[in-house]
Amino acid sequence: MNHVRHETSAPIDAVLIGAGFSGLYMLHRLRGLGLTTRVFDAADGVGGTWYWNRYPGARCDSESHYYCYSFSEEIRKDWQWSCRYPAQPEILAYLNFVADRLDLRRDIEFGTRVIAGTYDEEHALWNVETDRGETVRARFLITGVGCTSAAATSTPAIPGIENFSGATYHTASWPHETVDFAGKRVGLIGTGSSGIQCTPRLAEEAAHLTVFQRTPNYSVPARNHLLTDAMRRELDDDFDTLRRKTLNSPIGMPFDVPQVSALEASPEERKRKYDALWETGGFRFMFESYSDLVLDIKANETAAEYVRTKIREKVSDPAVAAILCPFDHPIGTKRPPIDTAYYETFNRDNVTLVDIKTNPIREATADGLTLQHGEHHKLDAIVFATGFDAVTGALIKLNLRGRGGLPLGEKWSAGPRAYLGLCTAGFPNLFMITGPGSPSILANFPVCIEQHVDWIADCISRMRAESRVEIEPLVEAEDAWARMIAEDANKTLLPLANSWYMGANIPGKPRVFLAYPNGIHAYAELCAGVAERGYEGFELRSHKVLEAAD
Ligand code: N01
Repeated sequence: MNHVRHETSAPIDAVLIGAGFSGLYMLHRLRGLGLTTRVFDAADGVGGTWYWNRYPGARCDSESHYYCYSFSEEIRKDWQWSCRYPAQPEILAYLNFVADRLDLRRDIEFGTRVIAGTYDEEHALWNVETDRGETVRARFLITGVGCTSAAATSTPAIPGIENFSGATYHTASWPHETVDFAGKRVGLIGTGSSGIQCTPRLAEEAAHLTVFQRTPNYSVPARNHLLTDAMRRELDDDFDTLRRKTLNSPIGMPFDVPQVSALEASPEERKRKYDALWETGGFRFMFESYSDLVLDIKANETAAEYVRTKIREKVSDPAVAAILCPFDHPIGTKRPPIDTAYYETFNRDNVTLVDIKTNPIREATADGLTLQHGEHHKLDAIVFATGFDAVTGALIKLNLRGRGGLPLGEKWSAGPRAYLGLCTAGFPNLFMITGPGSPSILANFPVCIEQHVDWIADCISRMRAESRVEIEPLVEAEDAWARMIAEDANKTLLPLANSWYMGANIPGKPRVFLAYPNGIHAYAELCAGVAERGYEGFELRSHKVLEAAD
């Protein structure tokens, strides 16, 4: 890498980090406002999370007709999705298509990682450092770094893992070259969405697959299918209705929001509804069935037990089925995985399930993994699907320093504080798309991203119209936001799971609920109200500073 150190003399308007769903749309909006913007992304192409997560079986778990941008009629009409749940290469192709269509690449510097950012209080500018040795000065710093982008660790802390002589892979940073598992004994650690998606594919490719499961998960069949022209026409004709439903939905998906408690229905009615939604497939099982699945533990248990029954029906060995049945958290309190033939894969002769909850991994040796009780599994390769330091990890890794040189990681040492999930006190002019305390991780990302980006762009536009140079949330406003999140999350079952939603998957990470829990529809209204009331909860300043981009 070229490490020539040079300074950009004139400040620009904005530095934007990340060229995924967030960064691409943000760049488009900033250009529309006439802002000079430089975008940095460590990857060699656009895509963000979809650039890196290219493991076998990587596929979207939201349906294609709403897991996409809605801001451009032209883009929507000129792109055709092949199927209900597109695979990673198709989503990456879509984001490349958008980048080309909007001519975005000329402002994006690929292969360039932001390694630090320091706020210069005197001039109201961010000094942003890249790993190419450059420091860029900008009025606004906007992050589009994604919520599930920083891997928890490249390999979990397994004693002796450095002695393993086979290949190791992490689902979150999969090689770009084809990985050939033919004839290999492959071990998979991790049974969240990523592990559940790649299990059937690894089983098809490898000589033998051993799945090391710590916590069983509830998975619902995706029931992916190709889209016919007639289906596409129907979705297109219904676009306005679907969009309205999407914007009225807590999770930003065009679903019929259920109004009835699971406990009001008779067992027969419940079974009929669960059967129908199980056949429909995907998130609808959780989100179109009953109103109180994540509010009432008894209601939740009706759905949880339904899924366990399905697992027992699908998996022929009752001992294996018993290990696969989730027991330690209510359904929906971890992000619900959806699958294609996940449970059925455990009926294959070349697949072994190992319960590492009762018999944990003791150590890695040159040729495999040894469990606490002495059992040894010979492996040629290990795939880690062990998740992310979600939401805050990628932000803290940026090494941002706010007023008085305070590092963001230090400010958030007891948990993140971000007003509206977008801005944090002490770090003026920093906007975090899908930041902690926004509803993004509980909802459909593109819908949240468009709402965040529009709000940020409108805010910057208003600041410029009013000759404001600094915006910063008040400490009281972000404290009240954090209190509201904690209180409202505690009214749900969500904090009961040791999930990445709670930061509970990372040793030492503060256990704090990381999302606004009342839905993107309610959140969008709150954000609009804040702007209408003159950016209530923020302080906007006009003072003598260098004019950006002059
Ligand atoms: O990660 P996870 P993920 N030893 O944290 C286990 C999004 N996503 O990459 O539960 C042994 O959910 C851990 O076990 P436990 C989606 O939002 C979207 O699967 O901690 N096991 C768990 O089983 C998703 O929720 C798509 O006991 C260890 C697993 O690893 C999010 O990304 C596709 C371990 C981690 O599960 C994260 O999903 C894929 C250890 N040391 C992902 N450490 C779409 O379709 C961890 N585990 C859009």
